Amino acid sequence: MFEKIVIANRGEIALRILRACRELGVKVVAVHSEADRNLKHVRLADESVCIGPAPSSESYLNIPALISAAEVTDAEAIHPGYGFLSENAAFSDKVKESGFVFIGPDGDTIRQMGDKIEAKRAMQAANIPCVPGNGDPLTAHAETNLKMAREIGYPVIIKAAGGGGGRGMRTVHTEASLLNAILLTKTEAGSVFGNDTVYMEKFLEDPRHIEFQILADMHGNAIHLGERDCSMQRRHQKVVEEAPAPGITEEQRKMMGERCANACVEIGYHGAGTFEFLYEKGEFFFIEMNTRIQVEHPVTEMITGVDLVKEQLRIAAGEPLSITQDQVRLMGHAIECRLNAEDPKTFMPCPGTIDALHFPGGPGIRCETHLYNGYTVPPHYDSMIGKLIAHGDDRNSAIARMQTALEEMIVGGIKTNIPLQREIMADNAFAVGSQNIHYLEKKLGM
Ligand code: MV4
Repeated sequence: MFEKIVIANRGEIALRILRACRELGVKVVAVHSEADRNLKHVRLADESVCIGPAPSSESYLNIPALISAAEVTDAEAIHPGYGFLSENAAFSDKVKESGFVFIGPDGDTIRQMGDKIEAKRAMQAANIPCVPGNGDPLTAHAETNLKMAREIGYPVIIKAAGGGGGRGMRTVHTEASLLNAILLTKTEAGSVFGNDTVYMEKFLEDPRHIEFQILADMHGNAIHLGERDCSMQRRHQKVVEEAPAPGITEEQRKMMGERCANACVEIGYHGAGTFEFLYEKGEFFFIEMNTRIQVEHPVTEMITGVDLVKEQLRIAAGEPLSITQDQVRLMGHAIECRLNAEDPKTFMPCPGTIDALHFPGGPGIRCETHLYNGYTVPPHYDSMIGKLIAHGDDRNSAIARMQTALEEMIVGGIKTNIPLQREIMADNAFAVGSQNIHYLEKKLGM
């Protein structure tokens, strides 16, 4: 195992990684911007390095500053967390070239999964079901494109190879608007991603978003830890996640999970990873692979008892996975509510100073947050201030525990989305489960 690593992130995930390091006896170097001197994990770290001014472009995205931090502290590895440089292939390469270990997959794997056309090709080759549409780059040949859309059947969606996470895509409902839509998406993609390659897929109108968690080591072992349902979202920001996904059978889980694990072996993947699917009318369709630890990883941890961040560290250190597929058992149900510093009506970010703080507890409750009383949420970064996770024997008991926890919780001094989360937990359709990706926006009248 490593002696010392750098955590190239901030907020709750930096604290989460620090806790995993403590358990493994790994020393921690915290890096922080000038605005983040008072972060909880910076206080708890063995060492800390200021890497630049508040804007993330000059600090958490500053590759030379991060490499220097590892050099001056004599660390061995860098954990990127999520967001920031976590899926930046050049960063993974640079960390390796500089003699450190990137806690995540190789640059080439990140690059491959970052190109949605290449990712789709690799998954088709690995027997992962994909959305109808051949996944080839569209040419300027109008007749070919019209014919392709006719064969797929309207509506179709035009997606940028360099897109992902909801950026660079356009739906097309009629033949009359197809060619213009392709041109528009191509032009936008060229200017936003520096890559104007686009492809065409069948547009699924009301799918659920279900993703499989995998772990793969450098010894050819890959396992899956079941799936999460992340359909409760607003503008591509997940709001509530849960595991297992309601209604997914043991048979579906085993088949899809094993296919994902096998695909990892085929593409030479190592680290934690997530296969994102759209799920409609009983079928799964691959859309993207995430090559990082995700915000919602705790729901999987709660139902499996596996510490995903500790596994990431073990894998990166060259150790084999600490568990086999046979040892993975799903126990009960877990729900995560993301907590944001935002106006509950307008969703505008609301930074400020916390003047009262009471976090809930009791059986099955887990709080992942870097907040403390007196802490000031800075305006420079994502508005997520933490996550509340509830586990229970079944979905209803997880919801009941989450409701109790949300009632107990007090975050004073700033506006938060706690009222929205209370509303969702009391929602009749949420109680039924299995809502699609459009449910929350419709409920909110968007
Ligand atoms: C789709 C789709 C429907 N059909 N692809 C949005 C984010 C990116 N990961 C892919 N996305 C979608 N791709 C086809 N062929 C609908 C979405 C989509 C979506 C997907 C997951 C979660 C939330 C979403 C919200 C709007 C659209």
